[in-house]
Amino acid sequence: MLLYDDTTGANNPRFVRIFLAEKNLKVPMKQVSIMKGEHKSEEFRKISPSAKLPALVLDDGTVILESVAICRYFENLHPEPPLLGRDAMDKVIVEMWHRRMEFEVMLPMALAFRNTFSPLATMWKQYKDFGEQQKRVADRRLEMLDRELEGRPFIAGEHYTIADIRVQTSFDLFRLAGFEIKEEWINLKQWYETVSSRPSAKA
Ligand SMILES: N[C@@H](CCC(=O)N[C@@H](CS)C(=O)NCC(=O)O)C(=O)O
Repeated sequence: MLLYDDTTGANNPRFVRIFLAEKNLKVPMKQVSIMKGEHKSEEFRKISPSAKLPALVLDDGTVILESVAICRYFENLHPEPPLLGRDAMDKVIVEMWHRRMEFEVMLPMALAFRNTFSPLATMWKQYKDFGEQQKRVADRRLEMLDRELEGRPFIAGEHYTIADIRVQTSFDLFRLAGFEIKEEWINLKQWYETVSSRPSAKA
């Protein structure tokens, strides 16, 4: 198998790397640099038609795109430690939280980053007003997350899951757009310190 990865900053490839590190799995990887535009090559588009990373190619040629599908593949083969939920009900709860974090937190943060982080202006046209508005949306959502984290260590409950990885990777990258965890967001601050101190955070 081969995992197509990018270590130049992209958050979805890092999402999978953290997931693999949590499971202590080593997978052969090939670097495709988004910063250098390598993901847009004809060769890579044969694997990932929309030129997105990560991508996993299995030995029988099966291509798995989408970070969560890739994680689910590894979770099915290596269930411990479970990062997608422990039993039928917990799996539902983890999925709910992951989807919420993807749409409610990652998306506005990513849009703010794409549209306001000036080094990216060479890669695509930026709409600064829209970016600033998305920054405010993300900030409101982070404030809400701080309240929702009251009384529990991780986003989906008692255990570290992909819902945590989603917010952790988003925050680590998109903070370049000026996001910060405010002093008064005590629960979010505590959560961020906890997830950042896990060995997998280095992935
Ligand atoms: N929903 C996909 C998103 C994949 C994605 O957007 N990857 C970004 C890197 S984080 C990418 O390849 N961007 C290149 C581009 O848009 O040109 C997933 O979860 O894997």
